[in-house]
Amino acid sequence: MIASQTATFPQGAVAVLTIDNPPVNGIGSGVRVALGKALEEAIANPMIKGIVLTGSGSFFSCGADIREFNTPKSRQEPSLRAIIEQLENSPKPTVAAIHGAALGGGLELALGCHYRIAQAKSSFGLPEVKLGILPGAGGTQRLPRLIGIGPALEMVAGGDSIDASKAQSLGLIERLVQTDLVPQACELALEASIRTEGLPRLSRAPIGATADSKVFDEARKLAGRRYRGCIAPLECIACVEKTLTSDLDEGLAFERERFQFLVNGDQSKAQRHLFFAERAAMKPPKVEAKLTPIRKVGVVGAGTMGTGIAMSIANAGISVVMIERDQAGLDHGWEVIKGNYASSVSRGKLSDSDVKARLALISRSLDYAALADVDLVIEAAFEDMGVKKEIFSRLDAVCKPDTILASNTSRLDINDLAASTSRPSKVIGTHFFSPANVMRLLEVVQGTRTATDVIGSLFAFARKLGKIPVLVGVCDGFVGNRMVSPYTREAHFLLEEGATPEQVDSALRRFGMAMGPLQMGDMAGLDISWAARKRMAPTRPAHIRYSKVADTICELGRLGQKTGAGFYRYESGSRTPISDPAIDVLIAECAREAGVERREITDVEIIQRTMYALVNEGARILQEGIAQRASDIDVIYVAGYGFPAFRGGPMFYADTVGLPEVLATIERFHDRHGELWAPAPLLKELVENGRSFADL
Ligand code: 3H9
Repeated sequence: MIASQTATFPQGAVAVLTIDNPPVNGIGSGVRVALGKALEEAIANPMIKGIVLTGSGSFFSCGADIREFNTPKSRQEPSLRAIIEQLENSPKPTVAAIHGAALGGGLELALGCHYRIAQAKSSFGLPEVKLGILPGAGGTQRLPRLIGIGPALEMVAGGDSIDASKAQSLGLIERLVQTDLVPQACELALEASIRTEGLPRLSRAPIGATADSKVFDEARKLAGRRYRGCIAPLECIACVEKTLTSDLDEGLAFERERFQFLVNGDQSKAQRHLFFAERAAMKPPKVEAKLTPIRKVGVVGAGTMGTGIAMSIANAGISVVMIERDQAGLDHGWEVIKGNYASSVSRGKLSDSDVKARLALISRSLDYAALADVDLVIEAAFEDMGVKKEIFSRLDAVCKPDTILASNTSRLDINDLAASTSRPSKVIGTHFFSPANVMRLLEVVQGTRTATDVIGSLFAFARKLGKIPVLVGVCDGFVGNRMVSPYTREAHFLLEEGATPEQVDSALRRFGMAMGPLQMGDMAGLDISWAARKRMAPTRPAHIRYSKVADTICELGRLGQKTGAGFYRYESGSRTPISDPAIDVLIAECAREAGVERREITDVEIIQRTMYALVNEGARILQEGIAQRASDIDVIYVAGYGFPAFRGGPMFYADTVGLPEVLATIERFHDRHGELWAPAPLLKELVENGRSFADL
């Protein structure tokens, strides 16, 4: 785990200690034991003049081994803090030689060294806050002593990495090198070994200019916006603030106590669950056949989804041809794309030359013949099976035999679509989320005849686009939208039973949702789900409760933000929802017609009715094999539906509440509200066997 070598130079010998724990040189208990021992030996060896710490493979070190948190291994001596103290107190100069990335505990190790030298392409960060914890091995105390309060606060509480040139300008690293990282680090160690002044130890460094308390207030405000509902950023800020009033030992004690508090809490467990859940979801299936390299893509439809998809493909440096039925549609799409890029330039996100290069990758045509040489086509046309089948048969005729045909449908049957082509094994669903150039989630929908190499090719393509692909099966709405149906259904029932739209939305926002379901409906446009409800109407049994609230609102032409009114009203040009007494009257009228008795609704009931509706449907989806894992559902909800990361996703949340408790409440709802609340068999099975979704 630690390779220890002696590098000999005319001026003396240097111990080069290499962390070798692939894939990211995580600092688990094994690394700590081996590193502690290697350091002890190097310090004791009279031949050694200095010590260089480096990493093998692609990274210096990406931090503590997250899998060991809350296990006995995390308590195994020596602690990471003890190793850092050993490095810092070493009488011989210690130099961190950094390549790839120094993240979290990896950067904290480097801060324990007397000097830091890095390769030009390396990056530096303390991403712990994104895992619901804080840098717990001295990072919150040493970094401000090295680079000052402001920049340290940004790195600790924001969690984003910085590149090597920024690190150098902040004084985080002494030297930047292009080549010969380790030899140059050895040279630095030898130079330092003959200097007469003492070694620079951050534990003794005075804290820089005293920060104005406004810096901390601003940081708290920013954290409130970026990490709404999360406690870790506030703890990070408190630790950095502590450097102003405490010496290092006191500060470290405070940091350690706050780290323990966070690492044992539900929020961090949820965020760590998501870290691994995302990686599990993104693993493609094992494929024997060769994958199709996707070098050129066709997008059919230049509406909101089509333009967003075309942009996300061009953003990844891949050529894309956009097809529309008429020139006006094509021109409109092109203007939308240019407008979106122009706004990125004005916000400083892209340069003019970036935009020029991206626009050059997007060509436009009214002729399907332009798709003759593409490797993949993504159809993003009107959500109607007839329209889509016609497009697919044209694509089937014009595209190469091995071109993958994908549909961006959010609900329709991929198998039905595949059957309308001569290549069902090459047909797949790619459900992007709006805005497609921003949202990272991609539901990859596997039809019964979709070939595994087609799925593998799509996963590789999705990763190039920077998306999080999650494999799902065919059913109405796949995973995400199928679960949204019972969630919004309950929101509408709650309105009839006595809640107001703002009461439902604000309870769910306080729970942590980015937006409540009614505001979300207004934003997405109420006509889409209205059309789906009309499509499903013939199959809806008459005795099942049905709320007419949303349909009645749509019948008034109130289709959401785009028409200036929906569940709320909107002032011209504004997206801020305003309560509308006309809607309260409409809801009361619907309730009266449906014979629903109105009563006081509590926030607890709003959360339970909406969340457990998600969980119950999620359990059915799992049992039917539409989702591969409970954690995939969590990833879909957090990445695509604004579910709070600090609750880990709906299935993780249910485990946190406890499945017996969730089931008991669902059974109570079943007794009171009828068969829509029949508990999912899988949920009952798990409770009977004392298991949780995490055990599946
Ligand atoms: C910390 O340091 C706490 C200290 O302050 C205090 C302690 C007292 N641990 O992402 P990838 C796995 S907290 C365990 O696909 P990439 C990952 O699960 C830590 N495992 O690669 C995956 O496994 P698998 C602070 C880890 O190249 C494999 O490595 N550090 C860890 O796309 C490859 O990962 C962080 O938060 C870990 N720390 O991205 C950094 N890191 O193959 C977290 C990765 O079984 N890591 N794995 O699925 C990352 O952000 C990305 O992994 C990284 C590489 C950018 C490094």
